[in-house]
Amino acid sequence: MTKVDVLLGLQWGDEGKGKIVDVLSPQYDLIARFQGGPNAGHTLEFDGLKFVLNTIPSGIFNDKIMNLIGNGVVIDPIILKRELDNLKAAGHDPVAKGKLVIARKAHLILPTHQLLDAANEQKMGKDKIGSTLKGIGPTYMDKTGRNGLRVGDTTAPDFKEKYNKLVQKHTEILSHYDFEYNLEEKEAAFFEAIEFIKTIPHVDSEHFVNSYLNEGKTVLAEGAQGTLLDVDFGSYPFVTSSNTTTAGACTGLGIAPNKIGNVFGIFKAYCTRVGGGPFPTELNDETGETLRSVGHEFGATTGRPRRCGWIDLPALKYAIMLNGVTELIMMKADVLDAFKEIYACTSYIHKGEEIDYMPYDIISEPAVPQLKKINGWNIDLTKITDKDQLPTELNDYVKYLETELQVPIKYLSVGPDRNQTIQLG
Ligand code: 2SA
Ligand code: MG
Repeated sequence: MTKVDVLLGLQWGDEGKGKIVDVLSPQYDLIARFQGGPNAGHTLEFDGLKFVLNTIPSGIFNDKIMNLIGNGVVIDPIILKRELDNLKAAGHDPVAKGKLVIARKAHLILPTHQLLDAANEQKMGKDKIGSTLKGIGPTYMDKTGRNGLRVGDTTAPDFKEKYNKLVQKHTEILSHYDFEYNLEEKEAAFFEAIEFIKTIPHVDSEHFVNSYLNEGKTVLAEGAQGTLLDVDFGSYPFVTSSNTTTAGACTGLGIAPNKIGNVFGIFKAYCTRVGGGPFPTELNDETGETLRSVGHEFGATTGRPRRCGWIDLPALKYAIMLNGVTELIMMKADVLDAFKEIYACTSYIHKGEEIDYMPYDIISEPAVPQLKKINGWNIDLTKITDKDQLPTELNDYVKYLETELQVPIKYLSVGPDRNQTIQLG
């Protein structure tokens, strides 16, 4: 019997998960998304083309691989349809090829969930979370509040009734906000998209994934967002509404903890965050500006500029512990090419004391990063294809990180293309 490998982000998202799933996918029979929804933006580049996937697993460009949207994902039918229409126009049609299935227990994002998200954020003003406004929070609230609608409900004769009942609850809540909206247009698109997603096979993800394992097939669970956005362990309340950690793969697919195999933890050679919330190593200066422009640090879904800063080792160690990471993958090393020196945060000063972990009250009391200077490599990494060609300074940086983090770095990414990936171990 095989196990499920997990690939997830160790920072605040946008670590480059899409690219690495695409690189690793030939080794797998099934790629499965297990949490989040269209707030994700997984970017893949190959053959001079660029694709951004929101809901669909990143294995769909390889015709041998099956893709599953698991029960832990929240699905916006309108966005899923649009994603699939765009892919079809580009010559990739996983539905026609029978390479995409969706969990009937996955919850649906309704147009009113998005309205609630927007109304909430508008009311919060400067304290807003910085949500992608895709309706993620309100949909998970309805899931845990036992109000939600699921993919499996769409084929029931009373779907419209259930829909109307939930929408009525939502409009009642919305009436308490000073918020204007027009639901009609969205509703038409929603029901059109519902008809479309009925044509994608619905499965029980727990049985689907476990039968792959029983048959000795290989499965990769693809995380979305990042560990520091986890609803339990992230910088609450500035988090997303799902468990972005390895545990989320168990509940979001229906697999037991002892069925987890390798855990690939992805991190950038520096750090970014989009949306509100604490970010100890953030650079509000020219260096941060350089990281943003060289690294093209803008939201793949919303286009929002991402906040940029140095790598944060206490935060990474925390993420490695929470996820049981077995192998590390360092992304975007090339973005640091221009720097003569780079920095790594090794501890924080918090309430006048030096600490080496993320404190609970990081929002009310800032954690001031203590930085270690590291020599830069100052050469162009983007053309390097072999680990033997890597500069000494970069090798030293990798060794330093491996010693600090106590997990080997298996791959190094030196550019957005599939081919700009160097295997280290
Ligand atoms: P939400 O949309 O309600 O889950 O937002 C809550 C917080 O989670 C953050 N979040 C993200 N952070 C990084 N990347 C994400 N995906 C997109 C991308 C984001 C984009 O790949 O670039 O395009 O802006 C993502 N999704 C959610 C969000 O910023 C809030 O802080
Ligand atoms: Mg992203």
